[in-house]
Amino acid sequence: MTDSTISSIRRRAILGGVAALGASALPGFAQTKTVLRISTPAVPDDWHGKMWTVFKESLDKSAPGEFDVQINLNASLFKQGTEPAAMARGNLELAAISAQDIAKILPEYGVFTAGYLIRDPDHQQKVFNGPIGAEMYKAVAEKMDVQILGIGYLGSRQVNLREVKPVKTPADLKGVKLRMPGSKEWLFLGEALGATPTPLAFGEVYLGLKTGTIDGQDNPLPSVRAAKFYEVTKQIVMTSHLTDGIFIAISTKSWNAMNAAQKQKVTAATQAAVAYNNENRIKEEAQLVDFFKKEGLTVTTPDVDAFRKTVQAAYQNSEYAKIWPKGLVDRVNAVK
Ligand code: KDO
Repeated sequence: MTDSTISSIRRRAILGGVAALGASALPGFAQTKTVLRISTPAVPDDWHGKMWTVFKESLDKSAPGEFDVQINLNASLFKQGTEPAAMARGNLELAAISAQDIAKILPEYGVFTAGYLIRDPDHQQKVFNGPIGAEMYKAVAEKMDVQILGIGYLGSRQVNLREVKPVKTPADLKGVKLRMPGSKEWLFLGEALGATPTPLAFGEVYLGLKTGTIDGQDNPLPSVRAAKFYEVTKQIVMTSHLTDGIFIAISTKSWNAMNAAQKQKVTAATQAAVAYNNENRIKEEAQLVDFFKKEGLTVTTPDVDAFRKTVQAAYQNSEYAKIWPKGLVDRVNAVK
């Protein structure tokens, strides 16, 4: 090595040191950003996947340079259903969790996994943004170490089959291997519908339908479109058996580390994301029957009353209902 190379290496080292010093002295530099990692099984083209970009853009605007929002779709960071545990361990900051995730830790709130309870998106917003939601969110914060910032509408779940089949009542689903997400609360819903529930993660459903390891699946129409399940199925039975929602949750550790202004901005960003999701999803849900028909699917309406009666009776007579908070079903029904 010549003298001039050595001195150029020294010069670079000194310059590097100066840069490092400058970096830590600068306010708002990347190092000081609050990292918000998000994990969701949502596919990129679904509204509750795209809503996270709205969340990020809102924060980039209201708090420039303060947050580093990292969006991980397709369950690429954490497997579906493992997000609450990851948040409690401090490995994840944000997720959209389901009522079934909550019921695992707070079985009394399993009431919200029951079919035919929440009537529609408006009822859902009123129930969860009112006193019932406040009580539940408090219990969630105490037991799960996450704060719920809002609820997004996922849609009305419908039965989606590989082969066309006359389905009027739950009896017609006998023996149908219906894919459900992998937890006992979901499997119970599949059973209550009269089917043979088969647990599978969302990301494996397309292949399961294509290869025939399952006979069908249930999801809201916008997700059937976004995840392209219509390419590998022939029928949609409009059972509307669950008005589904996703709870936007942030780890308590991350929440408590924020100042009041940051909390307010994160809450506003959540509201913007939820409004974007709900508006688009409700609009699209109303148009999708036509789209699926054009794609060649058979869309049928069963005897929804028969489904409602059978499913509600299955829940009422189950062990689950025994621990639901007293009077809660009546209070939910009374929300207008
Ligand atoms: C699904 O696995 O069927 C489900 O619809 C369950 C929801 O709780 C939610 O996890 C959703 O998948 C994902 O966000 C993918 O859309």
